[in-house]
Amino acid sequence: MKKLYVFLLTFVVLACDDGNIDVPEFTFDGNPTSCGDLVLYKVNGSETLSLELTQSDNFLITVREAQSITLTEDGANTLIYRTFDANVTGANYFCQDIPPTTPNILNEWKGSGTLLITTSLTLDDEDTVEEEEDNTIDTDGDGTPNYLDNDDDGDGIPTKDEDVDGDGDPTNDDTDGDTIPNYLDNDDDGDSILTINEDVDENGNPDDDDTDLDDIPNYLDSDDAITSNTPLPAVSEQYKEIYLSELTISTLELTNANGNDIRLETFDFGSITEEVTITP
Ligand SMILES: [Ca+2]
Ligand SMILES: [Ca+2]
Ligand SMILES: [Ca+2]
Ligand SMILES: [Ca+2]
Repeated sequence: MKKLYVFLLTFVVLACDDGNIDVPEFTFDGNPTSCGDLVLYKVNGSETLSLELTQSDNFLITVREAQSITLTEDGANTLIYRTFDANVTGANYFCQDIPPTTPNILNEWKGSGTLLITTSLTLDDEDTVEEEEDNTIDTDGDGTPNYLDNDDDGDGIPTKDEDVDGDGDPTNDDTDGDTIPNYLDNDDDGDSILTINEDVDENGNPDDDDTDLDDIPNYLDSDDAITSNTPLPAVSEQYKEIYLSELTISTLELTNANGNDIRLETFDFGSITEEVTITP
């Protein structure tokens, strides 16, 4: 599919070539970089493609439905393709109020077409466990479903820290062998003392409690069955909203002062990901 796309692109550009050297390479793969929501750009060596929009700030994360924006050559929303006499450092060039004077612009095309943006939202509690958003299981019954809960079993140990073997997967750690993995087990070592009550020195850190000095903390050691008078504090809750916006331009036409044209039925501008941290 990609090969076909590149071939098609090359064909169209060459088809418009009137022999003038200002018909460019126009190869922009991958995703754009952004300065806020309103300036999105791609850099390929000495060529740049920038989308400059006049929507409201943060429109990519506040508008959930598909958006269609008309791009016009001299309008409020436009696509600008430039070639330069030297390589461009993207952030330096596009993310300043006053662009640097070098490198020099050799040629400029302005685009018209229709920009279609579709944005999807996913939520991630970053606890390293794959959890479906449509699964409303709430193991500890605290009102926060597991896919948003940083401590799924409510035992005072964050889910991501219940990965005892350190392989990056908390789902395969089951200290007491009761087939309930530690991150869903409120008594990890099966000694009948809840993990939340195994912080013997009551300093909020259960990892430094090792009564028999065998280098296994009490909450993972069934030999150390001493109940603390003060339960571990609740793990603070936090998750991320991740917005993935995919941008496609249809009936794209780019024209420069010499009348050189680049026309594409559709152009995949790539996607932008924005994250917002939510503290409930
Ligand atoms: Ca919960
Ligand atoms: Ca836990
Ligand atoms: Ca278990
Ligand atoms: Ca225990």
